[in-house]
Amino acid sequence: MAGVIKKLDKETLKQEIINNLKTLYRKDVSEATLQMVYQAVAYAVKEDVIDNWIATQKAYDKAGAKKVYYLSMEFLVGRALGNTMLALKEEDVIREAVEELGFDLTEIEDEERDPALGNGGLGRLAACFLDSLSTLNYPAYGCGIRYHYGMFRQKIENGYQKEIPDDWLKNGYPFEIKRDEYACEVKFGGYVATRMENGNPHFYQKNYQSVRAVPYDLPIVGYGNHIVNTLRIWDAEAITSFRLDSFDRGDYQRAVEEQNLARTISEVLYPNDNHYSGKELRLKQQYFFISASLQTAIKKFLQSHDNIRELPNYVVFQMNDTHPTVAVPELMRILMDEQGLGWEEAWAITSKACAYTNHTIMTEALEKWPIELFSRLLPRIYQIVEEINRRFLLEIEHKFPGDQARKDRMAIIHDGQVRMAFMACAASFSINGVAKIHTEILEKQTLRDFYELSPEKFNNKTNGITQRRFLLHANPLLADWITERIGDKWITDLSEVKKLGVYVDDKKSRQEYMNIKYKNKVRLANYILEHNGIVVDPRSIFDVQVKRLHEYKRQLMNILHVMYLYNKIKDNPDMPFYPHTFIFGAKAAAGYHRAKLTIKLINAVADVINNDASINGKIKVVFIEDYCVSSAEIIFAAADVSEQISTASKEASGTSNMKFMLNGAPTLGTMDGANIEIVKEVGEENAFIFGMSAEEVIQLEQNGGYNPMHIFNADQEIRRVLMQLINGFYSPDDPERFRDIYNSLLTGSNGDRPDVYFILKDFRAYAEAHERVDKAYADEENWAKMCMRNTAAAGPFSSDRTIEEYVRDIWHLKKVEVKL
Ligand code: 8GP
Repeated sequence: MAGVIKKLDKETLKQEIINNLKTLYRKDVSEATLQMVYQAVAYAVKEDVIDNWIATQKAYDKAGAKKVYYLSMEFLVGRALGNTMLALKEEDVIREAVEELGFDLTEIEDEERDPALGNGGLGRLAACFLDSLSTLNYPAYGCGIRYHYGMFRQKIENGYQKEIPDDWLKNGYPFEIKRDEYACEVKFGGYVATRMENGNPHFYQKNYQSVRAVPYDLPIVGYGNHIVNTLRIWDAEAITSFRLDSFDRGDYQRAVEEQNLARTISEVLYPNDNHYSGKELRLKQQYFFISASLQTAIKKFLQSHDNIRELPNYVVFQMNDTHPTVAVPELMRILMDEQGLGWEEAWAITSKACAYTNHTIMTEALEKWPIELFSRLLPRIYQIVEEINRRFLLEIEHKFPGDQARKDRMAIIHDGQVRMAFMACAASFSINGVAKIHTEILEKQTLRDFYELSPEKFNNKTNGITQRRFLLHANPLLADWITERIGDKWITDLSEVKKLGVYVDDKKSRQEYMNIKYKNKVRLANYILEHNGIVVDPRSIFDVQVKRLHEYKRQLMNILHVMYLYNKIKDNPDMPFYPHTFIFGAKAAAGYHRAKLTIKLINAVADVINNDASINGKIKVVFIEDYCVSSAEIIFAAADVSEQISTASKEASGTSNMKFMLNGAPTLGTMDGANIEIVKEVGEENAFIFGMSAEEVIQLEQNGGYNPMHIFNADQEIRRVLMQLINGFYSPDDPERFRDIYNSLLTGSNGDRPDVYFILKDFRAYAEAHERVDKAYADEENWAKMCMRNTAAAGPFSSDRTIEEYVRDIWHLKKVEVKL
């Protein structure tokens, strides 16, 4: 790209690495461990980043540019070194330098711990968005929490998931910078006091506990454009240095409590995806990072502006799901209690500065905080929420006079609880879903009342993924092949990949393309051998489902189908069957028993099938331990088939579907989330679609009348598979082990109806879709075409496209150029 200066030359770089080893560890190259070399290289790269970082912030200040603050409890950023080297276009020179010092760059990269500050889709999306914002030259901050322990690491022991604390900071994280000078105070508890100021009541908190919020900044490096945005994650420290006087006053108890509060707040990420647990500490985490982020944002704004009323012209707060929704009353508090505005003015600003993205329609994910807890922890904030609610109900009354039922349905405070999604909707100027169908469901069902009140707020922003990480970095062979054919513009403009369409009909190109796929399968096979000790054949069909374990994502349907296939092969050993490797990767929330039992089932099935010599390796089942961003990169590149089989209407968007597509794996999936848009782009003939539609699912849920027992009774093969769950076939030592799964499908348990996610209902359609896959795969030439068409049609699923839409419709940012 024009204007990019290669700053690093090899000799200087080598010297820097050597110096870093000396100053960091008192070692020379011959004594250094791989971890030390990784750190030394990372610090050398960081030095380059810093120059760009400083230049970027100066350019933003000079331009007086509007910024987006992306508020999110989760940022699943993945490893930084590899991506940073690519973004700076310094990978080659660094590789050479490292090799000349006697090391292998891939091994060095493997020394980096994934900062796993997120659970799954929502956190990874936030990371893709930051990458795109930087690459597209938009001023942005990510605001989050510096969890000392990120997403747990998963060990599989005896087939069961075991959670191991993720001590990612143990060796130090070279890319972060502590910014003590921006520390601020966040207050919890106590009560609200009033005093008169200029004839008006002034509210303030008394007798509270404080925490000191300390920011750590992580650089988000744009691709080849010198832009470095900031991901600011907050850590909690005890405040004692602010208030040593409390010791003097003998207020020792409070000081100890504050120490404890500080110790716990940023300790650990809640490992729940699409599920809300209602823990007090979680609400503390939310207010902690929101208050710190907003205080800092306002302070920064006031450094270059006199009039706080101008705020929405320069700042927009995007709330990533409802977790950051306390931003609404916190902004009101700052504007009224600290800036002295009245309610109307403060509300006019707040409701022009806040926007909300919804990521799930699963009711169990909806955040509702008990009033008792909320008001005890955040007394002033709760007062403000009460007033927001009071005025909001008046607004509803005005538009729908006398409609009490509607007010009950929409009240922000209701039935002893604060409903966070409703507050987000009431206050935001924009409400968006993350795929077309998801936004439609929000408008027609989940948030229907809010849509009727303010339809103009609603808009769709279909998710996207960054091609820099999930193709350029994850699949270098394919990336190079693409660049050789269409140039490298696709790296920052993914719509370019449609130019690959012309190669679909070229036999030689198809061979090359499939050869790359094969090499990536060999890479994954080696990974599996190393990590799981299972030998898999890279010539078999790699059929992959990697995502969080959740009943609605239906990993259970997938493994039941594998059991079904195994029965078939056992009954008909000579039936034609092309070898398959069924690959799973999934973490289950630590307290989600059925999800954990499903992991055990997958491993139990794997045990039986993988060790049955009589089937000649026709089926292998692999559960990849500790699925995370860095293993994901290897997996997507190697997949033949992308399993996207959620119960229609439940998966808001999905994003792994896009990563598979880009890497040339056709989707085997339901018409759900972004699958629908994927199929529209690539054509139904280049995907394998099956099962109930969202409408059918919703109808059946509402009308009832589904009885899976009918299927069980009528379908012998399905019955046999289900019986194998309770006759010890896969658990001879404890035939009852999988009883809960069996019950969940046939009788229902814990008050749920049976087969909530319509697994049996969709099973036959799913099996039939698999048969279509096998048939298609057998036609090698046509299969290659399908794969290539998937890559070529992936253009719209770049997060660059998504971000441009957010900018155009919601954020209204302007691009800023940085010249060194
Ligand atoms: C996920 C959705 O399940 C997924 O379909 C979507 O692609 C992704 O968000 C990004 O939009 N939702 C969550 O991860 C989620 O709701 N997590 C919160 C409970 C932590």
